[in-house]
Amino acid sequence: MVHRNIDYRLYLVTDRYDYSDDKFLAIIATACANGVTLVELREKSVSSRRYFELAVAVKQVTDRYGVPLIIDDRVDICLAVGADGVHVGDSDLPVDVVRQLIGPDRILGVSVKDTTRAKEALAQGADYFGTGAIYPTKTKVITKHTSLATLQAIAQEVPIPVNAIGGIKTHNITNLAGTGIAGVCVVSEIMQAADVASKVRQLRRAVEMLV
Ligand code: TZP
Ligand code: MG
Repeated sequence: MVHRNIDYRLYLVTDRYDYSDDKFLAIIATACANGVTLVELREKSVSSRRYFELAVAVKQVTDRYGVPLIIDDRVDICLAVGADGVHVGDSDLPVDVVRQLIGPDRILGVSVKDTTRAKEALAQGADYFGTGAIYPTKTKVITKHTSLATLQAIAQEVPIPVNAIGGIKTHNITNLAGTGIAGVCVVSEIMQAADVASKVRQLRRAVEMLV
């Protein structure tokens, strides 16, 4: 699908840990103000109502900074709040079904771990891919990590943006040079930073060296 130009370079995926809503929203605002190019709200164990209310609140923040908002897993929440797109993986609705539900204009992100799956998802309407986990991570239980070689193969073989995810930190971003990625997806390095503003600026500078 063809979209307005989306900047995938520094893609923040949220995690709420035990933060208050005010702190959670303040972190997202600071991240947007300091160089995050895209935000994905990722909630795994909340009610639909709570997911909706968080999405409304996060969208107020991202709208203020002109940063697009993606919703993890849930087409209904994406449509309900008028988010820019949705991100799905193997346990969510099938990619072609999601495309049909969201229409041609919203962004559809898909998690893929190999080129075969990437080509299939591309044919079914994916706009970009998230690939990982590249490095060890505490944010998600990972059964199979993705090598840099696989990341590079996917990025080379599909004509849409591919982002790396999993354990990405300021000190290891440069290892991704030459893989052909469009950007990096980051959770804990931003959401748990002692100084979110300076962390985001550092990540942004690091990613700008490779994409
Ligand atoms: N998918 C693959 S790894 C991951 C997700 C959602 C978590 C990445 O989190 P972090 O904290 O950036 O390692
Ligand atoms: Mg999912």
